[in-house]
Amino acid sequence: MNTKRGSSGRGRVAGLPEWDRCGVMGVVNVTPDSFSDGGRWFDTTAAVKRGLDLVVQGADLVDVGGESTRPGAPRVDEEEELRRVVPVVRGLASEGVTVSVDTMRASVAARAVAAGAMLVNDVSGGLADPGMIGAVAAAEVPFVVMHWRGFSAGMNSLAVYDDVVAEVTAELRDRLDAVVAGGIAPERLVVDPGLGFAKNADHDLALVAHLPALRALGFPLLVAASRKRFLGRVLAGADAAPPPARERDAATAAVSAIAAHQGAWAVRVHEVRATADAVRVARAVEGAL
Ligand code: PMM
Repeated sequence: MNTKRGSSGRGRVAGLPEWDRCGVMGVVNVTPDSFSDGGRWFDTTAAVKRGLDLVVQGADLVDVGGESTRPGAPRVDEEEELRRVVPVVRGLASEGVTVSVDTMRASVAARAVAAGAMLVNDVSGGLADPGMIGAVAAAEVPFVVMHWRGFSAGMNSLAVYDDVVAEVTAELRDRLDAVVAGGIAPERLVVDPGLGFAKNADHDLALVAHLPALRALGFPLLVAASRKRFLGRVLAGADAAPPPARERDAATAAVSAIAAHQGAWAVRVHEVRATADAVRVARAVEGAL
């Protein structure tokens, strides 16, 4: 399968703005318990303000989520997820922000799109809710297909691979086929390796090292390394304790530069400013080739 390539060679996603470089997706987690920023933007007004601040810092789009997917996290119930997410999506969309909704539930995706979301980011790639693919197809919005093997509560035990790059690529190819067969137009798809989801630090590093293999699937690529455990391990070295999530933003920006340089369509980050600089540097370097 192949989608039309944008002028930058990163692919373009029908229905979303096009940038002349790797895009920056800022994260607003409206949750009490996300591993990296849980509790900070739990109130609607604070969450909308955070999203607007991220745009000022250089975010091209803002991803709003109401369910923590940190390893071991329990699921949030549907009513609570709707209560968290929909007003924030509405508030940001009404200010002209390009909003994506991070959800595994079809009902939340549909309500968020009605409130103005332009992209559905489902970390399960449509596997968690059998209604998701039909809902996104009917809404005619773009869809992120992330590599996923199971819910957060048990995902660490699923981090078993002989060849992580080959297996993640093959599993994503199957999901992309299923999503297209379910009615979502190929030109609306984005693919994501799902760093940290049923993957250990070595798996994550191998995937970052081999992003061109994922690009070869023929879809725009989203990379979400921000503050994740593998960066904690890299920064800690062999024996030391990893630094807390909020001290991993410089390392996140380094991955953003690598991903941008390898042709990622966008990177998803909690702190936007350094990554906005990183993708601009990558763009300038490409321009000098
Ligand atoms: N990771 C998290 C949440 N949403 N969405 C996509 N597409 N890819 C990811 O890797 C991803 C995601 C978990 O991180 P967070 O809890 O810090 O937001």
